[in-house]
Amino acid sequence: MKSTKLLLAGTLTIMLVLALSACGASSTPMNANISEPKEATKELTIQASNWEFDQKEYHVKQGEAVKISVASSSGFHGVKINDTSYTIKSNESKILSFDKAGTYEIHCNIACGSGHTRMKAQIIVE
Ligand SMILES: [Cu+2]
Repeated sequence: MKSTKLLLAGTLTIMLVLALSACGASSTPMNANISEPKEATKELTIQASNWEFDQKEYHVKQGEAVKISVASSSGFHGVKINDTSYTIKSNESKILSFDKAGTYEIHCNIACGSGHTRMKAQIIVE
C-alpha cells in the first residue's frame, strides 16, 4: 500500500517536472538572453501614458546593466518583454542586462483602456 503511494507520488513529480520544463521552453524562449545584474550602470525610463510609450525605440548596449523604470503620466500601465517572463509595472523598475543583440518587442501588459492594444515599442540592443 505504502509503495503504491510512493510510486504514484514519484510519477506525479516526474509529470509535473516534464510539464513545467515543456511550458518554460515554449513560453519563454528569450529569457536565456536576459540576466538580472545586482547593480545598474545605466538607467532607462520608459514613460507611459494613455495610450502610448514616449518612444517607439529604446536603445541599450549589449551586456550593459540597465535599470529600466516604467513611469506613467496618465493611466496605469506595465511593460512586458515579448516572449519572455519579464514584466515591469508603472512606478517599478528592474535591472536587466540584454546579453544578446537584437530587437526585443515590448507591449503594455495591463488592460488600461481603449488604446491598450496600440501600446507597443521596441528595445533595441546593439
Ligand atoms: Cu495597457
